[in-house]
Amino acid sequence: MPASSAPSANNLEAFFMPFTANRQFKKNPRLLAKAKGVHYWTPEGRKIIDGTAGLWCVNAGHGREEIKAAIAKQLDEMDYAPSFQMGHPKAFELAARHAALLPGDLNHAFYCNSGSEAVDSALKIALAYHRANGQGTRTRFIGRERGYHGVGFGGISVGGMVNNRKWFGALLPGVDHMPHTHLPQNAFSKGQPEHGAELADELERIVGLHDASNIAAVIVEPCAGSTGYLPPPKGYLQRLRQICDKHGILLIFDEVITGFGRLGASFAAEKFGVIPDLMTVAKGISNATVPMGGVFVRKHIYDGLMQGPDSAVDLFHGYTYSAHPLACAAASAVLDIYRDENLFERSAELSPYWEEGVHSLKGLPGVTDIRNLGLAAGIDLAATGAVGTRGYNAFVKAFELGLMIRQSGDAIAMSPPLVIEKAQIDEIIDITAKTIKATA
Ligand code: PXG
Ligand code: PLP
Repeated sequence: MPASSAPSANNLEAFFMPFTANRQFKKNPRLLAKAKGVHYWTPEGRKIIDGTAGLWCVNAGHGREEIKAAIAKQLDEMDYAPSFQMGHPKAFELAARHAALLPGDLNHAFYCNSGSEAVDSALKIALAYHRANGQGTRTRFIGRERGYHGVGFGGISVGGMVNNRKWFGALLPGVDHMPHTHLPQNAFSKGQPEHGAELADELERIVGLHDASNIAAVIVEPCAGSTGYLPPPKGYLQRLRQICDKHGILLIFDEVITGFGRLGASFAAEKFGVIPDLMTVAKGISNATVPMGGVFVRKHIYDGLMQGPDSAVDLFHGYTYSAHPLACAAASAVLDIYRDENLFERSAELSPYWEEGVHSLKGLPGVTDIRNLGLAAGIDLAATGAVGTRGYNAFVKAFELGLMIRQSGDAIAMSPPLVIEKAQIDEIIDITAKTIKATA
C-alpha cells in the first residue's frame, strides 16, 4: 500500500459516508469528538449546541451515566444471547415495560436494530397477518408522498422522498402513495394546521382503484420528520383510522421520530388518540446509545399470527441482533430516565416556549413557512440557487456558529434533546436567526 493511502487519523478517504457529499465533506470536514448533555465538541474543542438531538434520537441528552452503567453491567454479565428459540430475561422485561407504556392494546414488541429494519419488519408482519387470516390477497401497501421510512427496499418503496427512490430501480411492486399534507394555505400554522383532513380521503380513491381485498396496510409518519417536519392537519389521522377500519386495512404509524416524547406525549398515537395496528420505533428507544428498533403490534395482530400447532414458528423473520442484551439494558435504563425526569411531560411543557421561539423567525429574509409540534420544528427557506443549496449553506453556517441543525432540501429542521433548558432554546433561536440572515 503506498504511504499516501495508508490509514491514519488524518485520512478520511476510507469511510464511505452515508447520506453525505463525500468529496465535498472530505475537503472541508466537520468532525465531532465528544458529547455531553445538549452539546457536542469538535476535536479542536469547539462547542456545538445540539439542536437536533443527534439525528432526532438523543432525547434524554448525551452521556447519560445511568445508561452507561446499565450497558457496562450487561456487558459484564452477558455480551450476547440469541433470540431465536431462546431468550434472555431483559428482553421480556423490556417488552413488558414497553407494553405498559404504549396506548391501547399495543401489547407485543418485536425488536430489531434500526428504524429501517422496523419498517421492513412491520410490512412483513402485516403481510403474514393477512395470509394467516385467510386474506392472502391483501399484499398492496399505501405510503405517502414525502414520507420517510428508512432505507430498506420496503421502506424506500412506501417512502415518498424522490432522491431516496430514484436511484434504486423498480422497488417493491404494488405500492401507491397518498398526497403529502404540506399545503400553502397552512403556512406559518402553530401546531397542527387547520386545512387538509380531507386529504385522507385519497385513501378511498386508492381503495376504489384496487379494491380493499388487495390492500394490506397504510403506513404514515403521524408527523412527517425527515422531509422538513409536517404536522398532521387537524382530524387527518382520525380520518385515516376510520377509512382503514371500514376496509379492514391495517394502519401502521411510523413513530421512529415521534415516539418517546418528541411530541410532548409518549407516542403520537397517545397524543392524537389514534391507535394504529402496528407501530414502528427506533432512535429514542435507546437514546441512540446502542442501535435498536422495534415494532409494537396490537393484540389482534399477535394473536392472529399464533395459529396452527404450538410447535409452528409464528413469524419467519428476525435478526441476529433482535433484542440484543446491550440494547435491552440501554432501553430499560432510558425508560427509567424518561419516567424519573418526566421527560415526555417536560417536552409538552416546553413546547409553547419553543413554538414562540421558532415563530419569532417569521419575517427573516426568505423564510416562507414555519411549522412546529411538540419539541421540533421545520422552517422553509426560499431557494438561492439549485435546490438544496440554501439549506446546505444554512446547515454549514449554523455549524460554524456553534449549532447543529438538519437540512432537507431548502428546509431546515430542529429537534433538541428533551432536557433542553429555556436559555438554551433562546440560544438555538438566536443562532438560527443569524444563520438565516447570513445565508439569504
Ligand atoms: N422511519 C422514520 C419515520 C424515520 O424518521 C427511519 C424510519 C429509519 O430509521 P434508521 O434508524 O434506519 O435510520 C427514520 C430515520 C433526518 C434523518 O435528517 C431522519 C432519519 C434518519 C437520519 C436522518 O431527518 N430518520
Ligand atoms: N448475511 C449472512 C451471510 C448471514 O449469515 C446473516 C445472518 O445470519 C445475515 C446476512 C443477516 O444478518 P442479521 O441477522 O445481522 O441481519
